[in-house]
Amino acid sequence: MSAEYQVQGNLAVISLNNPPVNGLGHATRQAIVQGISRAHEDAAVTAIIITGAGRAFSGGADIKEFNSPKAFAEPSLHTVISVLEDAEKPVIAAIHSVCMGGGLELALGCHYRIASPGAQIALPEVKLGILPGAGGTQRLPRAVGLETALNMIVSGNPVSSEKLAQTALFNQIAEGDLMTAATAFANQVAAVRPLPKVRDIRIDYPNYEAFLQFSRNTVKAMSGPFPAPLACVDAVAAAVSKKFDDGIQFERELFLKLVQTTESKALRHAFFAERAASKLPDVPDDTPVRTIKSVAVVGAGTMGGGIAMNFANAGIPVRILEMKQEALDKGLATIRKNYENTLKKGKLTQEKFDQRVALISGTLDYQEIAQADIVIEAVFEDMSVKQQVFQQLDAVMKPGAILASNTSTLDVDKIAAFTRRPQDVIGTHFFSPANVMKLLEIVRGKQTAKDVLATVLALSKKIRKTGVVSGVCDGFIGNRMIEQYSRQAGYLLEEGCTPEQVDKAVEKLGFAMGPFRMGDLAGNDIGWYIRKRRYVEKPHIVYSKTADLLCEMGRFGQKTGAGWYDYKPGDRKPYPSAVVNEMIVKHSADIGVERRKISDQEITERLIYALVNEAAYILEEGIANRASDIDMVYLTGYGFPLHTGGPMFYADTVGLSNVVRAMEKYAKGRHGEAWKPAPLLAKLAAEGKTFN
Ligand code: T1G
Repeated sequence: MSAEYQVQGNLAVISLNNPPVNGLGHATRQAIVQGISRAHEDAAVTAIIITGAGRAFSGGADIKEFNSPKAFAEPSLHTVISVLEDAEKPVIAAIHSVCMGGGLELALGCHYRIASPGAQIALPEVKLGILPGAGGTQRLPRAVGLETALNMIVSGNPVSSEKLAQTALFNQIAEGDLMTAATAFANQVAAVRPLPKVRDIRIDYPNYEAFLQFSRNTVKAMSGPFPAPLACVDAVAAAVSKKFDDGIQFERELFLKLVQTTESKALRHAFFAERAASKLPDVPDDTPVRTIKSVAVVGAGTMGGGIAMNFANAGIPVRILEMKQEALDKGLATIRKNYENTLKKGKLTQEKFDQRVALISGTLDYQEIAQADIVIEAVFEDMSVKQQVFQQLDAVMKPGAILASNTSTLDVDKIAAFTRRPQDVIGTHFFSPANVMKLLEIVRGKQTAKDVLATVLALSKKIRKTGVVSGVCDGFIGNRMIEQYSRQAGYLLEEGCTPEQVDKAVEKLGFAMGPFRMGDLAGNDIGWYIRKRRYVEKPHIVYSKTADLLCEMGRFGQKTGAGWYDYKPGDRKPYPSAVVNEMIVKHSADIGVERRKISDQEITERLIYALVNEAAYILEEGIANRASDIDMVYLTGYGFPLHTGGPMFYADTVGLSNVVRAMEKYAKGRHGEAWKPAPLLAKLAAEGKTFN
């Protein structure tokens, strides 16, 4: 599938046809060039229209071809664009829906452009860690002006076509049928010469150096570890300061450098990982889904309230069930407060505020949620409480309703067994704050029906979550791995580190928050409760006692004004705590461990490789479907640095044999049993292979 050529009267029409979004793969590029040649040879043809079949004009270069020889095989995108620009007959791009990246660069090479209103116009390459590599940084500033082009290229965000109607990018915004308008326009311009070329437009921007220097400073401050945004500014600067062909050459050099960077490979990996996560080997894409028109949530606490907001934000009515009026009122008031805060920040219109608040209601009566299409339980993390709730739900919910639990670690199969409809039971593990964090772990019970899975996956997209499917085990994917990470963090304290040294080491790598700051934020008592359960269930696993000693001091974290760190009233900034550090030093002495200086490298290796090793067990047990799913869990739910691509991609980048070698070194230290490589990791390392 590539592109269709047909002649309609005196017009040649080339329709890009490479589903799903007309990525400009090699076959498509060849078909375009052949189409132009045929149009040249056909004397009856006086003008050429290029358009896109299906859901897009074009989503850009075919990123599935990246890192393969096809990506740059002739005719390259550059060549195709030159063929269009140098065509002897007028070429008109008829643009609808999506015109992005190489697709927009291709349109910029045409002589004229007509768009339907609402078409999403973007050069999003920066989001893949690269920059427009087929003339976009040189032509777009000529078509829409320096500032608009710079904003579009550095942000990568789409602009709706009608907003660019007054620029040289579009000759017309076609309100009616696009092809009718394009045909009429093509006939109007068929004889017009010379053919207009975007490359010939002069950029007129007085004192552009000052503007670009200001832009560089701004972009440098916000681009973090990513080199692409700043390179975008340099490329756009060349559009003003260099001759066109020199600018093209400069852009090419920058593109070829960026496409090889780890940061870009990580972003491209994350792009595909996010889309792969919703694909289940045994649940076909066309599995019928159940209709979800209304939602119920059991529990109006922090999680229940946040979960309810997700559905209201997606325009779905949601009813929250509580046992006591006071708890219900408190929960509804908290939701309203959250929306008011967003309204005050100007991130929500009054109309949306009113709409969302109106979609959320409360009740104390199970009967009043019986007709909901899905009910999500978000009550206390205790199996006996879950049992009561699910027995009640089983008794009242209409047939076909989906019964979901927000449990973060408990056995979903056991929960399903409390009901007579285990096929309708599933885990929907939201991450706090539930209305903010993108990750949704979808826990598949042994009996969860395929259409229930497909429905919840589709629903996760509707509420703008990244749904990742997990099998049933203690902690599912994310929390099971974080347990090993936390164990190492505790051992590091006993062996010589302070909480702030451990946190700073991983935050330097780009983590949003180190383990101890994260504990203080989430509440150290949560981990304490889970460890107490694990001491009974898994007595062979040794934890550092420091976390328990901290909780015995009542230092649960920010919510108690003190945790691993001290906090000042009204100030969320963590201050190193002398009391805690003394406790740690005393504890090392009590257990006879001689404290030593520990490098940041050892800290980051032990924390991250502990995650990777547990992930390898999770993969070989089939709890996760693929390594990139685990990357998505950590990128969207645990603040793992995006520029590394996630723990599995990071391990691949380091080299699995190097990861195993480091683990062998740590296996000689304290609690060496924790460093036994998972068989899958050992195998891949020995074979020189990667997870992804
Ligand atoms: N190439 C190949 N496949 C693509 C693709 C692309 N450019 N864009 C999307 N897909 C696939 C995607 O993997 C998924 O596949 C399906 O299309 C639907 O995607 C030289 C070098 C276009 C706005 O960065 O932003 O041009 O999982 O679920 O929500 O300068 O996809 O179904 O098998 O996202 O309707 C620049 C990236 C490339 C655009 C559609 N272009 N894509 O959103 O559907 S680099 C981009 C998007 C470039 C030049 C450079 C979105 C979309 P599957 P989807 P959607």
